[in-house]
Amino acid sequence: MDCIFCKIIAGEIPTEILYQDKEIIAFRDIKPLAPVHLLIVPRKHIPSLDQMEESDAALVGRMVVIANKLAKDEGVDQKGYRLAINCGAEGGQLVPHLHMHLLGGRKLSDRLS
Ligand code: DGP
Repeated sequence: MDCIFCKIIAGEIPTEILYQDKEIIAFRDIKPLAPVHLLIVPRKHIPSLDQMEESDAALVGRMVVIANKLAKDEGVDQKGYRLAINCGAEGGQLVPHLHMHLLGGRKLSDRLS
């Protein structure tokens, strides 16, 4: 499959994996927008948030649980951080494989634009 995140999941692109279990992996964003910028990614190829099914609800919920754990590991839990999922072209999604951004380590903009 021609999907960059599927290739990372398959081990075809060497990437430092910060967390992994049978459903989810996490690694650093290649173009960090903040001192801490991680991506939490389901192994299942869901192209975007709007294509998740109701049966994926627990999986997406676990992505949040793992992001919170990683925020602690990265030492940004006390000062605060942001979780974001971009969906579709106008939502700013570039990689067509569902993923959640964890941003922290600096004061983030009050605006979401
Ligand atoms: P989004 O715009 O929400 O689709 O974010 C995609 C992010 O993925 C973007 O911030 C850059 C990151 N990214 C793209 N290719 C790679 C890669 O090969 N390795 C890593 N670690 N991150 C990547």
